Amino acid sequence: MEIRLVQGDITEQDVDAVVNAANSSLLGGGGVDGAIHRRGGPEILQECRALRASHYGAGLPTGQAVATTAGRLPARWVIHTVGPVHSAAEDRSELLASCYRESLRVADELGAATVAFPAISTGIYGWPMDDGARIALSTVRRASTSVVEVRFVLFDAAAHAAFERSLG
Ligand code: AR6
Repeated sequence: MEIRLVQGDITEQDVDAVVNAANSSLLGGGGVDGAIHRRGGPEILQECRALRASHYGAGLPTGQAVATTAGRLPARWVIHTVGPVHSAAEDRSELLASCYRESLRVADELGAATVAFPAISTGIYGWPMDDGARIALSTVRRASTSVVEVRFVLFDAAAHAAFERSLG
């Protein structure tokens, strides 16, 4: 598997699947989630509502992932995953790692060969960027998956630099 780091906007990526840093409601929010729904259009929200009704009445649990159409995005699918809120009192790293692993598992189910990830939990959910980058890269490197390209799409230069440092 090839790992690529790019600085940019995840909604512009020409990949099979883009991963959304969602919340368990699946009904949208700010950050990446807001950008994906804005740019992708109402079809994504419609499918998220249907998934809530059919499978996730109590919400999508933290660390899990589920796919919908990508609406008007260049991608074919959006894989929604729920990152953990960072906590100083409790180590939630395993939940963050699970987001990456589960998203790749869903990508394999879909037959997606190229997948774009944001730096999950490092915005509104408060995860320190260096640690978020370390967990993201080590988890993806160790994953057993048919995905051939994982592209980390980092919003700003600082995030890109943190991933570069972690990639080594
Ligand atoms: N493309 C790539 N990266 C982005 C983009 C973008 N368009 N926009 C922001 N980022 P966040 P979280 C970066 O807050 O921390 C939502 O309200 C951002 O700089 O999107 O997992 C959800 O509904 C940061 O580094 O996700 C949840 O309630 C990273 O993406 C909650 O936020 C993740 O930031 C999830 O919080």
